[in-house]
Amino acid sequence: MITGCSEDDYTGLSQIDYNKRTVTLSSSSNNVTFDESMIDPEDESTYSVTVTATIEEASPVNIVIPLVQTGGTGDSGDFSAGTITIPAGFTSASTTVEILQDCESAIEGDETLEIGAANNIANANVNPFTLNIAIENDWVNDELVISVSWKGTHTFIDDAGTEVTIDFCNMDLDTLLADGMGNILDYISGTSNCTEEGGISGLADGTYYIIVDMYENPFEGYYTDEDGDVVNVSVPLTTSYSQCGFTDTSGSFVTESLTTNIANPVSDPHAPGEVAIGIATVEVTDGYNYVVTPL
Ligand SMILES: [Ca+2]
Ligand SMILES: [Ca+2]
Ligand SMILES: [Ca+2]
Repeated sequence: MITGCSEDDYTGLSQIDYNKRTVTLSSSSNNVTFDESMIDPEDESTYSVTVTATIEEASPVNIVIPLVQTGGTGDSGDFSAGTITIPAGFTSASTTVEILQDCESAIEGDETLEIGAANNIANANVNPFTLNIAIENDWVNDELVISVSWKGTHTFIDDAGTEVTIDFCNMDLDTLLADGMGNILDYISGTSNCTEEGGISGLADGTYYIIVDMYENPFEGYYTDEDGDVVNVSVPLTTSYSQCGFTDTSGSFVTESLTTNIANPVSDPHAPGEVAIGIATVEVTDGYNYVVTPL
């Protein structure tokens, strides 16, 4: 015979404890200084602090604690702070606060951040906690983004009397960076797209050239117009450049020297720089100031 002792046999809601938990926050380090210029995406210790929330007794509901800036001279562009969620039935959880290299800030001095819990956390009281961060050795964005496009068409009557439209995007061009002596240093962008976009950075001060390089030209000698002449029209190259954080370092210009009958590179594989047009000089000073001058 089985005998129950039903008097204490409460089940369900009547046993759930809805008392507010007291949350204690702690961090993997505090009063920490980050060297913004030395932030390395491969090394979390150069940009991240872990913040942990602990409660003494598990709660029947999730406790969600967003981390926010509570003081300091920095702003939302300088960091990202996560939200800590202690799941129902657990007693702790963590998130990270990450310091960001923010290009839009251009050039700044040292800054500070104070990070803590947002106000009015549901189902919990949070003990006072502040993560103090100093950000020193300001990082300055030195990437100049360069985009060159040759989108366009040309319509003509060919030698058989047929109207023909050619699409300049069928040309494959790439962009290259050369030093002041004209020696090619690297591709800026070498894809099969009709707009080549890439960045240059980390350059020693000095003069450089932006070069448009012919990879393949399907139009060379291919079309003859109604007068029997080889079609050879301008393929305008539209260049735009910009540097995040430096609004004065931006612009665009058009280069007219490329034509549809320009020669293909003869070597195989297509050697960069063999058939090429210089479109601008770039003057670099202090490692991050750029002056772009169309040729
Ligand atoms: Ca800042
Ligand atoms: Ca900064
Ligand atoms: Ca290309």
